[in-house]
Amino acid sequence: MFEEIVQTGGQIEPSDWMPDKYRASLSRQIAQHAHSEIIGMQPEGAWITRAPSLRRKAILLAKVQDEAGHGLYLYGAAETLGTDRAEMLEGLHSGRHKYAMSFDYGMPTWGDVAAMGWLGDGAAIVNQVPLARCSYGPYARAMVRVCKEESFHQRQGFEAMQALVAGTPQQRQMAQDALDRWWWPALMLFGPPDDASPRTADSMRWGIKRYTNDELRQRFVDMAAAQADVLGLTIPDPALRLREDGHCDFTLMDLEEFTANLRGEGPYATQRRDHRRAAHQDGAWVREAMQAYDDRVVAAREAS
Ligand code: FAQ
Repeated sequence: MFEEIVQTGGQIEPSDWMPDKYRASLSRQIAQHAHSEIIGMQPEGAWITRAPSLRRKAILLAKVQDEAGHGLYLYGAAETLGTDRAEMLEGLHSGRHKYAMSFDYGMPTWGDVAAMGWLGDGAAIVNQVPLARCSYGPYARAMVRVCKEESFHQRQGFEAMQALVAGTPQQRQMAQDALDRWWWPALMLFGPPDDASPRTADSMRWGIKRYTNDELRQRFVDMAAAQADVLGLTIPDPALRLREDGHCDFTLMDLEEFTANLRGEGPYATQRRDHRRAAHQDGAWVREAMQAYDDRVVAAREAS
């Protein structure tokens, strides 16, 4: 029955029987996805106090808050598979769990915030829209809302890039430099190439992934290349060109760098996990206070 549901494009719900491997692979992917959302808040959050105008600050605040919300929907979806949230957070804090390596790069200028919105969120949408049709109901439903919000994020990033390219020569250069820095991390968001992706075959068979890593990366490059033309910016890949069939030839990210990042050796990897662990410790009193309140409410209810 499981195979039939999955192969006919139906959805599995938490109470349905599912193979252990399906449950384990989904828990892994959803937890990593949730971690990526909350770690992604760090490089952008650092710019909230330095946004160039009140309007940009309000937009960035809303975006970073949305990413926290995405983390919450996703941790909630993973919990329906029987994974404990504290255990997932321990996986993140200890380094046992991965998160998207693109957030292990720095954001030295405001241009990086714009480029991250345009390219990082743009890549996230291309990757996540098919996940809204994935075979696990709670994950698919979480993705519907996430994608709506990511779409706003991508547009605000593109609009911030447009403002920079229409500005002074220095601002235009800032936009180009940020594109140069973020192009390769954006390609990394799609994962390893298909011939080096151990998880893809099972995930496709089970309807978790609807497209392979390379198919989605191609889709993203085709879209981003056209948008870079509108901005009048140059993608830092001399091999990038539009073919007659409407798709682009392009160079893959450096696989040695990708593999080093997978091992947790990205430029800001240590800082990101340290910061996350410290935030969790600093927030302990909030969790304790909420628990104490909860215990009192339950006790009062029982007494009455
Ligand atoms: N970084 O066999 P595959 C966002 C790992 S959210 C780190 O291809 P799979 C929002 C992979 O986990 C961005 N690790 O695996 C935002 C696996 O490790 P494992 C996150 C990576 O699962 C925007 C191993 O390599 N999005 O951006 C990466 O079939 C702006 C083998 O790889 C999602 O998580 C990587 N880039 O395909 C927030 C989407 N790539 O567990 C703030 C959902 C691969 O075997 C600001 N996830 N690995 O030890 C997916 O679609 C898939 O999990 C892939 C990887 C495509 C990421």
